[in-house]
Amino acid sequence: MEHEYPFIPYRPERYGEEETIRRGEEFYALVNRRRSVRFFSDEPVPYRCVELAVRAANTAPSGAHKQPWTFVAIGDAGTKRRVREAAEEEERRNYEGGRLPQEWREAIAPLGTTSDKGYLEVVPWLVVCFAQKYGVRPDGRKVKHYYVNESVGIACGLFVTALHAMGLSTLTHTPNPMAFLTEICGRPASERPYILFPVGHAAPDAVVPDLARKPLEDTLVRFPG
Ligand code: IYR
Repeated sequence: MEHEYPFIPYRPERYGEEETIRRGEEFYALVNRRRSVRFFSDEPVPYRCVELAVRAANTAPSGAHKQPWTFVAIGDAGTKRRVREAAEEEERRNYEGGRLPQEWREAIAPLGTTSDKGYLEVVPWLVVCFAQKYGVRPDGRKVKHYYVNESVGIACGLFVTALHAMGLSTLTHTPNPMAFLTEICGRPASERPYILFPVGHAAPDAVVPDLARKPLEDTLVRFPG
């Protein structure tokens, strides 16, 4: 039996109605300016920024509070190069080798992505999020983890948002397949690579596709009408 947590008071900030809405609008305006970036500057970013983004990720709710994620921050040129080479090798099989199914190929065509992942070597940091399929106690016994995908997805959302709030950019890159990251990062069999995040400043001449977000009506249903 796990020990039980003591319960302590929790009194989150409360605001008047107007201020509540104003704060919602302000936060929305902030996150609405975030874009996924594929053109980065090689300008250094303090490790402290990576730490803060992971601290933010660590606040995510998770199944049974197991926090089933590990973030690995890669800052050395040699490892970044290995990651780039392995990712590009897989992506060449996808793009040029015809491994991507036709429908998938058509879905990403408007984004103009290619097997060139040069940004993986340009950025100051590559941060790889691993999902822990199960935990491992110091004595080697396994600990069951719950809702791993949901938990890690929320943690990654917070990670991305924290970087944006700091004026930094990233991309949710999932080279497919990405088992090579387990080996390069020396992670155990209990973990699987979840998302590879290049982290840095957007290049001064970065461009992004001029895409629109779905209108609210397509994503929010008030029930009953
Ligand atoms: N992983 C590939 C292909 C790709 C897949 C999706 I889904 C995208 O939104 C964009 C690209 C790549 O990184 O190029």
